[in-house]
Amino acid sequence: AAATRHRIERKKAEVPLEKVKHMALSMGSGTGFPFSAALNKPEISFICEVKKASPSKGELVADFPYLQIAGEYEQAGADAISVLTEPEYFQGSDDYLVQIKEAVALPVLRKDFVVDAYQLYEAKTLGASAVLLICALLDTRIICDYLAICAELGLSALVEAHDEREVDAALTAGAGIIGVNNRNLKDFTVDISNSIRLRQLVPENILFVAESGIQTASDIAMLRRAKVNGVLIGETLMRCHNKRAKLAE
Ligand code: IGP
Repeated sequence: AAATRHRIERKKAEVPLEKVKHMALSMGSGTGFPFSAALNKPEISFICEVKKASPSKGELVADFPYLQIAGEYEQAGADAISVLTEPEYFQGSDDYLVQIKEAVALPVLRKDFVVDAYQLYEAKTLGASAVLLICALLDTRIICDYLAICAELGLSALVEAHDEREVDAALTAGAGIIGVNNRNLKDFTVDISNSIRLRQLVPENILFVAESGIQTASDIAMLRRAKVNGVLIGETLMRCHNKRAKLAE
C-alpha cells in the first residue's frame, strides 16, 4: 500500500485531482451498471482475470498477449473481465485496461489497491465499469465514502472481504457486491470453503463473488450449490492454453 500511495501521489502531480475528477464526472454515469448486471443473472457468472504475475506465484506466464487473452475470454463466454493495473506486485498497467476495454464488449473491473479517491475517478476515465475496494486496506467509513463516489460515476464496486469481520464491515458500508477472497493475504494460503462459509452471512439481495484459487469444474459446482452469483478466476485460466475448453468444463 505504501508503494501504491507513492505512485498515486506522483500521478496526482502529473494530472491534478480536479482535472481527473472533472473528466470522470463529465463522462456521465452511462447506461446503468454493466458490471453489476453481468453478475445479476440466474446462472453463475464468470469474471475472468488478465494478470501477468502475482506476489504469491511470481510471473505466471512468460508470454503475455493481453488483448488476445481478453478476446479468448470473451469468446469463451466470460461475463466480465478483471484487469490487473497494479504495477508493483502484479506487473499490471493502466494501458492494458484501456486497450482491453476498447477491444471487448464486456464490462471491465480495474484490479488495483484503491487507497485514494483519485483512483476512482481515474478508473472511470480509463474505461473501467468497476473497481475493487479491499476491507483489509480501508476503514468502513472510507468504503462508504468511496461507494458514494462510485454511485455518482456509474461505477460498480466489488468490496473484498476475507473473514466474518470484514464481511460485516462491507455490509455496514453499504456494499452492493461483496467478494470473498479465498486467499489469505497474510500467508497466501487458499481455501475455497472460505467463500462458501461466508456466503451465508450475506443477504440474497447483495451480489456475492467467490475469488481466488478456483481450479476445477467441481469447485464451480460447489460454489454454484452455495448460491454464489459469480466467480473470479485468474491463475487457472492464465496458465491454461485452451481457455474456451476450460470454461466449458
Ligand atoms: C484471482 P486466482 O487465484 O484465480 O489467480 O485469483 C483473484 O481473485 C486475485 O487476483 C485477487 C486479487 C485481489 C489480486 C483477489 N483479490 C486483490 C489483487 C488484489
